[in-house]
Amino acid sequence: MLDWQQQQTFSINGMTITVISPGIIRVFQDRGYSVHSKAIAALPWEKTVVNVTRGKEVTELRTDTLVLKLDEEGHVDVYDVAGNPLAVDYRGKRAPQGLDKVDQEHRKLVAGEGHSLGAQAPQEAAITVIKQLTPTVHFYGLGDKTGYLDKRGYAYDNWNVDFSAPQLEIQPNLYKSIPVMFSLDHGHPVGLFFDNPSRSHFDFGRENPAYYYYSADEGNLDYYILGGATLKEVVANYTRLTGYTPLPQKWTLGYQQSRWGYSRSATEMMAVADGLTKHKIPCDAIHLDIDYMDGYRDFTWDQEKYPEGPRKFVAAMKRKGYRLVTIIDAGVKKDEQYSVYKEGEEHHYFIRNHDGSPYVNTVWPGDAVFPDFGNPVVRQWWGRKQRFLTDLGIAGTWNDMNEPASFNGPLPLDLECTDEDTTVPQRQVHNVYGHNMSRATYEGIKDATGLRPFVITRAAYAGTQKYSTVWTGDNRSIWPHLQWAIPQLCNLGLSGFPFCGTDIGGFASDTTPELLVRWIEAALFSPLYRNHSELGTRHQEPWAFDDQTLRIYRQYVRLRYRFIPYLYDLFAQHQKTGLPVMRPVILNYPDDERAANLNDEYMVGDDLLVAPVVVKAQRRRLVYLPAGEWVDFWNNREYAGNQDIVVDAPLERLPLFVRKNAVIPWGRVTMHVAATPDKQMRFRVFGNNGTTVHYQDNGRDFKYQKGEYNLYQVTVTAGQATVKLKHHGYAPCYQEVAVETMMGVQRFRYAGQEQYVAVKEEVENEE
Ligand code: MIG
Repeated sequence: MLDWQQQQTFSINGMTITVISPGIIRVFQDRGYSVHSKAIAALPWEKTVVNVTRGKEVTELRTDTLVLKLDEEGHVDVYDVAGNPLAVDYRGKRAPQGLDKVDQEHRKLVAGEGHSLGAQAPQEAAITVIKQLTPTVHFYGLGDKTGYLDKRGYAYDNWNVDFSAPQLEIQPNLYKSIPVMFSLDHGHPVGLFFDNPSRSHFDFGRENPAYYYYSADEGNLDYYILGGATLKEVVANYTRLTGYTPLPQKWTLGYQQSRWGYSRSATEMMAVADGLTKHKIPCDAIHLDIDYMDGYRDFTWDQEKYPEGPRKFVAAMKRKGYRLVTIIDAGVKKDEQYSVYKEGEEHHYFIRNHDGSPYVNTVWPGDAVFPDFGNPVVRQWWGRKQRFLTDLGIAGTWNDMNEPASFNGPLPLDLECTDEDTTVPQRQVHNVYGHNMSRATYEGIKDATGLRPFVITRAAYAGTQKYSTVWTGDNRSIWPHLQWAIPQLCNLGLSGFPFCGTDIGGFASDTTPELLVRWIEAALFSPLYRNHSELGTRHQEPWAFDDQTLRIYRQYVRLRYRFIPYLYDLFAQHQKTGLPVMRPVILNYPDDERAANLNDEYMVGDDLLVAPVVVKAQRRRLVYLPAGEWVDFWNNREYAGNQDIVVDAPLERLPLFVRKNAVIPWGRVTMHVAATPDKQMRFRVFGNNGTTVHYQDNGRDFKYQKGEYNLYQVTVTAGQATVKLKHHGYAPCYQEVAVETMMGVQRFRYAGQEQYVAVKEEVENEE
């Protein structure tokens, strides 16, 4: 620690309080557990003025963002600088109200009929942080939890599980553990991030309306208080702490087609590609689920199903225009003839029983062992294995079953695992298993290709966003799962994951044409835009139904390509702002109570407001428009904000509104995201005064980090447009730019030297 960092560190009442920056303060108490943070790569230290007042009973620490009051009993009370309470310790003890104490015998009785009782956190936990609950506070974050946007009144567990039964709004835990919560009370925001990967629990007033609490079964007391004037600033501080999602390759924002079963044969894969081409559905990647492997062995390819071998197959698909993404499971087949198993076994790379032998459970390949991803050497080894895929030309790795999932009961909690340099019981690193696997995958692909790795993972921990995009696992083709996709993805976005998506159409059960259509509409701006379904369910390719379904589905996938430059701009902005792409309305309008628990609308950046139909048979809906002025995307009709309007939403209509005067880059519709730099760009202005900064780079590698990118400033004043190249670090730049205001189109030509000049003549070759 540097001198000035030391000066920002205080030892008070047995806790170490570290002021990382004005808006990020760490509270730490060593309980003898590992101090390797998995979530935080490097603390975002900032030299900070800290005013310390030591009173008789209370010590006060004050930055220009946060005020902490610490008393001798160990309370930590958090205020903003104006004196608004943000998180004040509850002075009483936990006192569950209206919750039955159920003895073992009655639990058994209830379970006997198939009912299960909800999560019950132990009364006495190793770590408890308990805060006063006011009647007006809202809670957000927590990653992939099901249910509604505002978590108040619910309780959750942080314990990664493979959950295949239909998810309900009361499900306490799914695949990811992201122990960050944001609260907002009358517009006053604060975040608490508990950097402890062991099993933990949140209760937001379910147990007792007087308090909310976090508790953990073990681990150090280690949490960060995140402050800021607005919810955006608080979320930004969380991302600053746990890391940004690096820019994705541009094609990853295109449509993707998947289904468990396609990869059973080269012929079936080809048929999917041909279906997309024939029906003119733009698509950038087709996914290969587990069947392409040889007996479900990771990093192998079934030669019988692919008689010409994988290399020729991948090349043939590429010629058709399709990239391929392959699944990789966490469980490695126990097979003495299989090199991955043999190497791992020889070097003790797998999770161990107490006698040092590899622990065996059952997954797809039968007997399987589990790489010990907490070991840096194992991560490097796994990373090098990615070359099997990248050498074939595979464009991305989809990591599955990494909670880890196992068919023969869960992994015993005390198995021996590695945590960087020490051996720990499995339960202490369980929640970071998928995180470490993603990290290994990301680093391996980056080494092998130099490109921005495309990794998708099901299990994750806080900070996994640095390595991987996520999908929400096995949802179902039911309307509630379409409804919950909105709050679930919005909360994932607030929890540091801008790149996320659900299985469009629903994974399990049979979809219907109406559900599929509403899903492709609702997910239009979901960063990961992938249709995926389960083996044995009704096929849900858009052409598997009637003409109307196909036509509407195609219309939306094509519209998606129009918005790719806008989405890409938001990912570029995320590198600086730390804000999500798809976001709840409350993030942009934190003082608006109407937005606090708005579950059926979302925003994309600051400019688009999306109000999908997520109810069966609904053909009109109420849309809440927050403050400001809004333009209906479909007919340019203008509305004042702060009101509810009723809009028509026939099956083919996604209600979509644009912030008045927003300037939106408007991409071309192509079958695949172009590999060559665009020569033209169009901007649509929803008003007559507006400005935007638009980002362009090669969309592939990391050269942008060395300044190889362009920034265009497009400004419209009283209907007159100007275009400027603000930053010219990437050699190719648009030769032609069109700016479409509500009054007409103005055209510009690049005249060299970062200047664009207006031209009169019609530009050719324009979509
Ligand atoms: O439990 O590989 O969530 O997307 O298709 C089944 C087969 C294992 C679970 C994943 C799903 C994938 C499926 N996998």
